[in-house]
Amino acid sequence: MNPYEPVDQTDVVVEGLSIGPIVDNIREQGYSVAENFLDPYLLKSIRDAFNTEVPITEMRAIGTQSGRTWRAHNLLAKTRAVDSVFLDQRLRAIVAGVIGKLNQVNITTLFNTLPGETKQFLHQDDGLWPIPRPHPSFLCNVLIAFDPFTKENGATHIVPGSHKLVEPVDQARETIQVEMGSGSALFWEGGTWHAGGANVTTNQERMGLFISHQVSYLRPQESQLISVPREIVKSLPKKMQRLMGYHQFGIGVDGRDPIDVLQDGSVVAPDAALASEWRARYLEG
Ligand SMILES: O=C(O)CCC(=O)C(=O)O
Ligand SMILES: [Fe+2]
Repeated sequence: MNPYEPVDQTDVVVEGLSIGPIVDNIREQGYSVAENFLDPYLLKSIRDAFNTEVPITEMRAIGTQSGRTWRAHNLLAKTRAVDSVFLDQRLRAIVAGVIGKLNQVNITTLFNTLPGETKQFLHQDDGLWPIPRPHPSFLCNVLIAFDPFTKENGATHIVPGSHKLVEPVDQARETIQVEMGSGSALFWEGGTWHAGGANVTTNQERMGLFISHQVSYLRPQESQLISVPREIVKSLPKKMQRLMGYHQFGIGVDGRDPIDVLQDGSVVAPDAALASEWRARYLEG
């Protein structure tokens, strides 16, 4: 069996949430909304952490022509406030249902779309990887609303079903705008055509937490292996380390599990006993 195959989540319920219909919608329509995905207390604690740990100097106006979308990239290097979202069993089940259980972090970004922002171009987030279409799903994204997303403040535009298209969509193509309340989560398949909306008639910010997962055999858009200092990664739960790319792929590091290398800091196989056992087995045996 292909270990990268999406997991069948039909009839799977995790912490009261039916995973099957959400995964089906992402697979069939290219997107799905999980209402009230994060509770208000967690949302507030993450927002407080952002306010204290991710200072305004960390925000960059990348990916916007008007300069009115501010983002803090490389979030896992800056705060521990969102680790619990990554470890959330409902999130893990949805991502596994779309791209399989061998997945990893692609990027984690705090978005804040400010009044005055214009509509983004319709785009596909998986367009960065030059893989011919159609292709199996390899990217699964989620944008969790901190502020309510409304048509007026720029709720995300989606072209339903467009992840199955081979040719680019026309920029004038009709879209739906996904309105959702604070704490709700919009999931989409990486090939789904979408765009952040215009926020030109309100004075409201539209803040969201963007988390992107990809299959674990691709290079992430923001390399977690480099972008998060090892001293930080060492202190995290093993599941987080795996998600950040410290997983065995092929030979790992000199045959060793990358997590062991992370912990002892040595890239040289340290085990003299193992070396002499191998010598005995293959050279002297
Ligand atoms: O702002 C949004 O709702 C979506 C943003 C987006 O798609 C992107 O920056 O790639
Ligand atoms: Fe996007």
